[in-house]
Amino acid sequence: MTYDSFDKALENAVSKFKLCSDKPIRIISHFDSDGISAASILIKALKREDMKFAVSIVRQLSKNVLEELKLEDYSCYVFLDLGSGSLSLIKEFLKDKTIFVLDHHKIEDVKSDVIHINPHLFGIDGTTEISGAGVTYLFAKKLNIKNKDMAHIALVGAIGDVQENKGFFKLNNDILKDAIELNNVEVKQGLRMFGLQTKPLHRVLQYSIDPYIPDVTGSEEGALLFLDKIGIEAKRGNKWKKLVHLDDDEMKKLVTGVILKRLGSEKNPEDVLGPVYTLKNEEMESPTKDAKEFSTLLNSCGRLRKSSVGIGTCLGDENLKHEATKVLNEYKGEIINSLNWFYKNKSKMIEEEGFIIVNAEDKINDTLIGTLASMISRTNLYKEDTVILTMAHTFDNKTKISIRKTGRKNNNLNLLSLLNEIVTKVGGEAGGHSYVAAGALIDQEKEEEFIKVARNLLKNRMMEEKV
Ligand SMILES: [Mn+2]
Repeated sequence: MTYDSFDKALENAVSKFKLCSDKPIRIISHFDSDGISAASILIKALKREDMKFAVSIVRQLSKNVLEELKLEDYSCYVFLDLGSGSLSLIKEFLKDKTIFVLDHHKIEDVKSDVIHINPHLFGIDGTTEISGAGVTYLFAKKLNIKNKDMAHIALVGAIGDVQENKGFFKLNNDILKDAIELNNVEVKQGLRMFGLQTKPLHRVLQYSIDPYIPDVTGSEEGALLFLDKIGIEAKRGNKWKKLVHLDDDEMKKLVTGVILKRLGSEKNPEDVLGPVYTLKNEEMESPTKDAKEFSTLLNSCGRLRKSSVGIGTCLGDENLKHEATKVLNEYKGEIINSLNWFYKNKSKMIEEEGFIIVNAEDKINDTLIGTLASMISRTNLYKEDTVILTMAHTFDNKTKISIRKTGRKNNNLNLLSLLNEIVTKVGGEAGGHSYVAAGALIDQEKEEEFIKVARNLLKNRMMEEKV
């Protein structure tokens, strides 16, 4: 029933959309990997129908963005991977327009008369079952069945929103079936590690936090020593070997070696294997070959304000794909710098039981602050369930805030409502996902007040938990 009505709603939306097909379409999408994937899917679909369009990729749907859209004279607007949190605001700025919102974020209000497609409306979990790119994909598929050839991009988007966890669920899994059917994706069991196609093997092991490898995770020396012990050469000739270079025999040695290392200290030592998604039409050792690495590539394009490079990559433009690899490297450099800054200044952070607050001010690019929070949450520096709040200044005198927590335990700590509670007291906008990641924007002058309110609230949470 739920899925049927979701499907019906998509169908209805598509038939309304077809009425707009003679005029140019205005697309607005989110700047993360899911949003860029969503935009790419719709662009491909519109090109196929010979429809005209213009695209903007934005960090969030702020009043400034809507103010600018208001000045344009399109008649049909499509919001992707955002909008569900600001339906009435959209309508307020774009009064007489036809508006489509294809999103999977939490819904703020439903009374507005936009054409709204969101799984949550049908009791389907938009946090785990389908992403913004997924919703856009289902929409595009209804528009023209040929758009099934973009299923793999929808998966790349879902991975970006952390919807893959040793497999895809329900709607995402149906999308995976489409991608496999078209022979665009191949799924194989392999080591659940990041960087199979592009990173040196010892680095992959060194950076593997889940699964955690005792004596190896976090140590380059430990990783090299481990490879030596299990009889795998780290280099082939004078080049570092990658995971994709290993033959079957070496692969077995590696898997057994990792499991043995985990025996005794880890809860499920054999829990190191999982599905690996390989894009069949991409070149070996390219960051677009492995769906997880592809997703990171798109994310870096968005963060460094080069979304068009990411879109071009999704659409298969070889030049832009090449450009995207450069963007990825630049991004990695910035991430390393921000982590280094954090380690150097760690002692100056607010650190109390159950939470830390990191105010980077202008030391870290505000588009990297969420990534920094995620990375801190994945280190072993803090106890399970610690709330990580990071902050940085934006160009326009605002402060961007990100919230994450350590551990993978699903414990009903709603990060979004926690952040909302703080932001409501000081004024500002919050958005994101309830349990995975959320962010907010406040005026810079409210920073001190924000920290004060946050501290009190987080302290209370710890006290309540102890009672
Ligand atoms: Mn999303």
